[in-house]
Amino acid sequence: MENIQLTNFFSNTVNFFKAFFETKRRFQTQSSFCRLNRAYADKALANPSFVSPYSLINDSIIIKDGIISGCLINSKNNLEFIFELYILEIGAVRIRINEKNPLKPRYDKVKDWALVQDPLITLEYNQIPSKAGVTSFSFGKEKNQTISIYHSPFRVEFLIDDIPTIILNDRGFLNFEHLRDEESNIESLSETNQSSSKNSIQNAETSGDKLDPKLNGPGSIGLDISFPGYSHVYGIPQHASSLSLKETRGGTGAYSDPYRLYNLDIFGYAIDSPQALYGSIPFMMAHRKGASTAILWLNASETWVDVTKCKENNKNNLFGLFNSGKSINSTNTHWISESGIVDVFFFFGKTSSEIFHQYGLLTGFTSLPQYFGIGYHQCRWNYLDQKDVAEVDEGFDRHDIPYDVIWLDIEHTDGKRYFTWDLDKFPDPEKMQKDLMNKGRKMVTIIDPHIKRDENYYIYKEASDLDLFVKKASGSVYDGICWSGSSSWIDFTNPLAQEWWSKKFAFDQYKGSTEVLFTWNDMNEPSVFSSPELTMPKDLIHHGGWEHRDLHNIYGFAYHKASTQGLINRTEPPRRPFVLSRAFFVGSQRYGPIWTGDNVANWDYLAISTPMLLTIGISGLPFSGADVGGFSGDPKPELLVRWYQAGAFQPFFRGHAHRDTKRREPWLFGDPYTSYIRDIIKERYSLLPLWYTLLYEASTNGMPIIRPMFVVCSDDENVYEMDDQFFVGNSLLVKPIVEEGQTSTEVYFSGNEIYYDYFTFEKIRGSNKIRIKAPLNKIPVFLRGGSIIPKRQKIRNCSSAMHLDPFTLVIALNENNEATGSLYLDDGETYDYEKGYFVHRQFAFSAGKLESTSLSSFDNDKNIYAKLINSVHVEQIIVLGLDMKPSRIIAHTADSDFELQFDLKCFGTLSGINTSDVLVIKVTNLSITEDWTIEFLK
Ligand code: NBV
Repeated sequence: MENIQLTNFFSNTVNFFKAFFETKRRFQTQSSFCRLNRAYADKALANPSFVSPYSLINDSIIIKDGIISGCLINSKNNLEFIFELYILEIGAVRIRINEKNPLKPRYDKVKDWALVQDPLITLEYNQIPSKAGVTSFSFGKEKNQTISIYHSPFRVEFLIDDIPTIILNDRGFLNFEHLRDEESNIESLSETNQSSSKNSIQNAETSGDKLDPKLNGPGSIGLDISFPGYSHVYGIPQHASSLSLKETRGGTGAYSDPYRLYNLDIFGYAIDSPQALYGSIPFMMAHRKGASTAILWLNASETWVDVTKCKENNKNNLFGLFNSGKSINSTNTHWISESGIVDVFFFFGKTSSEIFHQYGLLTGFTSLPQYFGIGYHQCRWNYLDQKDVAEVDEGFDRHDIPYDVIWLDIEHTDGKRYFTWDLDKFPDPEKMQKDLMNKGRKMVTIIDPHIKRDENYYIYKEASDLDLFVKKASGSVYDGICWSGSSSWIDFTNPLAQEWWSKKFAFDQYKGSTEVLFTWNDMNEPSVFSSPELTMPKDLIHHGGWEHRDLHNIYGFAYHKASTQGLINRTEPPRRPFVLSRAFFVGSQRYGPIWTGDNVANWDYLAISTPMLLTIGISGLPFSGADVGGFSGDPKPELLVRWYQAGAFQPFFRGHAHRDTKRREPWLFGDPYTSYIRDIIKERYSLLPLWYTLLYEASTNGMPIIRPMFVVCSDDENVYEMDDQFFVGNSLLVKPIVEEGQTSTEVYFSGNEIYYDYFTFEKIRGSNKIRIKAPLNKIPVFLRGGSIIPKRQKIRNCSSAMHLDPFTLVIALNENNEATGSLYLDDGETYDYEKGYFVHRQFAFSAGKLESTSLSSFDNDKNIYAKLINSVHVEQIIVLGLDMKPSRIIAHTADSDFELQFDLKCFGTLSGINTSDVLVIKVTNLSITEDWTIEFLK
């Protein structure tokens, strides 16, 4: 009883704080450093004779150990800056600019968190002759890439085949506010902006409930980066916005604020907005026909990005690229960060896949999760007690719906003391997990970063004793309000805190945890109810004396990292971890999946989940999802069905709901809804081999799992803005239904390619928009001609129960009667795949033959995993669109040749659409691990 009262008390207090700050937030506009840099840009644009005051000091460019460096000077105040340019082995280029003699070091540690290692430089470049005042280098495998550094005014141009691709400081917005002491804290922008303040106190942010005293004045950095000839730029998650970024100044339908990158807890966030959300990845990609390029602005402080577009005036000599007469757009961006240094990476490629690969080499590829991670997850705030868990678990079995993981939210703890259990409600957590384990299922518990200030709580006590909390500027431990009431926050940027926290996941430390218990990190932006914008004050102090403002966007990432390490360490030999995080940053893909936070049960939030996840996916973080059903509010059955259909084709697939919502386990809606939900969850399970293969590929080459149209159909300019349909891998085209009452939709089929309806096998030939029927039991999904999909037909209660089940291959032939595909399999749990214990097959159909060959060079005889699944067979092969009727089908294996039974079904013409010929082959004796060939004889 006492507990309930306490919970209510906290909930009310929390709701009060949330409402208070939410109101404040809505009336708040850009931060002062953003306004100042924007004003600087406005002045520069308004004044035709404006030239950037930054130039490279004559003869200052030197090349030492492969690093090209020079000294920049700001002629307005004679301050000097170090400019460094690195041409990297991975094919990217890095530029760094820092104050030459800063008052105190500027924050430069982002790289240590975000990058896998200090990137190696290459010596494979040449200085090339150029006109006076310009220093140029050629680089790249084909030596067709050029960097030209213009000395005065300072400007850097990247060219590919002599065509400009990216230009820095083209518009002269470079602005580097130097740190200064209280006395000399004269606003550096004052020459161009009379309204700017004269000292740090005046310059302090007044947007929160108190001033943010910027001790060393306004140390912001700003730089313009232009993408000539690129009409579209993408990336910089997280925003509830379109895939192709919108203009933020001037244009029609433009936003009035820049895109903001500042990790924040925004309950029921606005849709179609550049507002900052839970995660930040300052990575932007530009794409046009024949070329992709990208930048990574490596900065963890609050960052704003303006995007504008213009008709290209041929200043950049781009017309050679296009048919004459065609108008060309260019995109201009303006990057503004509150602190830190300029540290930018530039990536170039003919296709986006080259960029994904380079970016992955730099920031890490997504880690391969345990196989259950791609199954269906059932979550709710909260499953009330052990009985509730058992009933929900049993409900899935009773209704024949597969699922892998049940999740427990904050109420499962003893008073929001994470790593503990409310033993009244969950008297035997180990038994609860064992019961799940016996069915092959898992559990996830939430662990938030706010630590209840209670001397009797071991986590608080230990962290206090070890001095691991974030501090105030005065040196005392910071305290604020969160779910646990008065709380403090571990400083995860402290290596000792990383190590200590990760030990807390050991089975003997986290009492009641077992090896089927995994982790959910929420509230790690961090969310602080009692502070401006519901996050940490910027003047708090972290390890090394750094202010929170310098590293805000890293906090949740560092927390995610420590938790992940904890799960890896708790077993010997280590097992793959599973930690879902809400906050994220560059490199989060190395630690685990993320989700898009607190969405709402309405159609708009369902619709926006697609562009949001596509954007996160192309920004190096492919394993992500959105709460299925919408977190807050009660979805009507139609919306819930459509949401399950969309979620089944998103990488992380979890149903979740706010505690104030009605229960919505899939069987509560009755038929036909429950059946439709069951069908689509089962469909997800039948496609798990494809999802896992895609995750494996993402973990080796950085390709997103769900791919925007522009990534797959890269030469079709019609798709560059499209974000309501997408591909799973390169093979499934998906168009979720996101409007109430909609029973048909237009799907765009690019190129003159062949597609097949995923469910009926009807044949469709592109290229254009075709209206497709989509009754409530159907999400439009199409197999792209030319692909082979591995599936499993038999669906069991959870993914682990299906490991030894046979496969079906669906072969969707293209107009040349060819198709390819692959399949990756391993034990789904351990790191043994790193020793070569996995199966990776390539399937190729051409000239009337289907071949299965190994993509692994590891010897099958030594491959423990291959041996384990040697008896797993292909049971069925379905061939779509074969141009001949075979008389016999013969299989050839290493040991024998034998004939296969088949059934040729010819569909007629349905509603004006040509249907495909469907050949169903019954297969026996074809191991999934062995090489074989199947011949189709006329
Ligand atoms: O822990 C409660 C919730 C959680 O269910 C949700 O998924 C998170 O995004 N959490 C936020 C805190 C409360 C939100 C109102």
